[in-house]
Amino acid sequence: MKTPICALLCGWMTAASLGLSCFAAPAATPGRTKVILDTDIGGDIDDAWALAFILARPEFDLLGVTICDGNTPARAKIACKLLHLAGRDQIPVAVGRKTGDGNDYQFSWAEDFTAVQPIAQLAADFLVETARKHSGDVTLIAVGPLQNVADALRKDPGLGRHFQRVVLMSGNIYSSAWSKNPIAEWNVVSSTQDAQVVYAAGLPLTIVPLDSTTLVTLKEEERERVRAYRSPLTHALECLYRLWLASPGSRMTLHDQMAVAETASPGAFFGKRETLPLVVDDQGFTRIDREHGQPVTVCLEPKRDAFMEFYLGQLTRQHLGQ
Ligand SMILES: [Ca+2]
Repeated sequence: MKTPICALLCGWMTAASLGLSCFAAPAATPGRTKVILDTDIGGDIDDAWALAFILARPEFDLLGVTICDGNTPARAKIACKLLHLAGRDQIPVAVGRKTGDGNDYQFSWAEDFTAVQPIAQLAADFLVETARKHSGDVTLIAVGPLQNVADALRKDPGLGRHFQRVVLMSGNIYSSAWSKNPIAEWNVVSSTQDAQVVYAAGLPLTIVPLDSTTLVTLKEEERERVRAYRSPLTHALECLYRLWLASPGSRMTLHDQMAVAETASPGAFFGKRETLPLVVDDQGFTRIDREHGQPVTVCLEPKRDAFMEFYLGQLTRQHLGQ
């Protein structure tokens, strides 16, 4: 089942390598939102689809991608290849602290990709330098465990003043579609001490927690709409999706894309946003603590259908060359 898609993709790869890509980077748009994406791409499937979301939206000016958690060099290859397929080789990818040697089926999609390499600068240094350079005018979207963001804060504890916003896919406050009680969310509990640094740093922080994201899963007909669009980027997403599928019945939960949507249009895709004093406890729970917590905007009550139409509309925009 994978062969025809991959063969088609290889054809596009060749065209892209020769500079014959059938689409170009979106034209500059006044008032673009400068963003950095910090991602553990290559584990769950939503990261790759979130990066494609940013690439497909010309209103975003993607300043760079930083890679966190586990086998970060292998993850970075996926980001580099996606950027290459989108004709965006100039966007830097910075590798973060390696915290493991694990492998993942999605890594195979990019393991032999060498046309674009990550930059030599470490992710945390890139975050500090880029935030300072665009002080007050950049939003950090962090959708993985928070090693890089915490490392950047260790280098510059006042880094928060440079960010317009920091939007995380992170945490669980009240409940979720998975549990009637809050659970220790992956991006927090995977690197709890780093999450504690980030939540305590006084950042202009917004989180999209499991309370919202677990309510938003991809229907088969929605996947088909993306697959049928047949751009290099959407074919790449389909290839990665197939590698990720644990079973034919698996469905993507769009955790990370909802953080991107919240960045694109603050508040538009949630019925309620609460400002809550939050701390991260030693077990990786995000707790309301009115004595010690820092204020965090928490996005709740997702507008599933409005979000999905917006998201799929971005992935299938005509500027991608079809
Ligand atoms: Ca992620």
